[in-house]
Amino acid sequence: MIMAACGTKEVKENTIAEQLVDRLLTLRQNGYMMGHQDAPMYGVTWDGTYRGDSAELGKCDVLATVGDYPAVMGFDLGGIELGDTKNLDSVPFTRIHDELIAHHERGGIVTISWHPRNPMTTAPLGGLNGQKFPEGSAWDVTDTTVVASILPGGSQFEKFQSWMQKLGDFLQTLQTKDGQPVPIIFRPWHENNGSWFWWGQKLCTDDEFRNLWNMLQDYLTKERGFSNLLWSYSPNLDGKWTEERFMQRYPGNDRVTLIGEDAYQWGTEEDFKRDLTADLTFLSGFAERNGKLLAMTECGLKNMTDSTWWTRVLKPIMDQYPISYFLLWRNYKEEYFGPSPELPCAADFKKLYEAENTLFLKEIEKIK
Ligand code: BMA
Repeated sequence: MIMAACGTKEVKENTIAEQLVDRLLTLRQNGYMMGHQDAPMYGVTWDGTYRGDSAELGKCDVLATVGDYPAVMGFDLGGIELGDTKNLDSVPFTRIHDELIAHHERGGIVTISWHPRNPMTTAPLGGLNGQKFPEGSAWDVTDTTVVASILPGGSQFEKFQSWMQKLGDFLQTLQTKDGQPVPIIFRPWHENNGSWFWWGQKLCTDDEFRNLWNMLQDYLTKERGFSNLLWSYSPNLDGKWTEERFMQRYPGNDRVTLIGEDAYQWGTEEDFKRDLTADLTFLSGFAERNGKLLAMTECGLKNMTDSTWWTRVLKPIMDQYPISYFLLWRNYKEEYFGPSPELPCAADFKKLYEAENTLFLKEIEKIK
């Protein structure tokens, strides 16, 4: 926050992240936004990750299905820490840079996640160096000392400092033509109540996790001075939150602006509905008591094996809670979570689009 003196009056100028909070609060009064990971990069039947293939530029499965872009687009920076030219899903960072700014400039909202490789086990070039997934990746959970190793005094401390620097360098480039930093919902260390990432529940202590969060946040906000990042804390679908358990790893009200929920239906519909309802009841109460925004920061049913899932299962639950947005995970030919015109779920997605309380790009552009 910048306090500028103007005559005798103090004029408060909000940071870019605070302006985004205001916009999200205004949008919330009109419904919740639809989001999609990697929306302009590739889809169920096409791959636009190769720069220069102009036929694929501007494509997007949501756009092809309903004639409108998602309001929110998600991008992942896994791989930036090693100076890779492409991210973990083969998307060139130059494309992420361009598409993220383009979505902001067309009036959309952007969010970034980060699946950094495992600093203890990664080999330079990873897969190209013979490493077989999950070895060396964010999903390499063979060692429970990784988080400890990157904290001050740890064996990987210097290495991880350089990883944060590379992340910061890329974030620094996310500016509009006139040099304005793009507002970004930044969502590191997600799904930390599960144990499938090296920063997960069984892979570090509560204190180590909080120190990890603080180290990255302090580096980006204090050392690098980023005031365009809106920090999202996004645990995974849990079903059994208690305030006490949630607080064990919660970074703190001064460090979090948005409470997220990553929720996929991997098992039965009944289990999913029960757990999601329990979680959103707890998280929305927590968000309200603590003045936080709420969102479904990742969600979906893999390969849409139930073509009416969005309006029959997901929407009725989302309708009951003050979420800002829901973000369906990526549409990749082998695993997709969003619509595509030729899929049976396209009809259901159109219903979702037509619902009054779901917001896509054209609608949010109009709401000031
Ligand atoms: C996971 C899967 C992976 C992907 C990763 C990062 O949920 O979709 O295939 O590499 O997210 O996008």
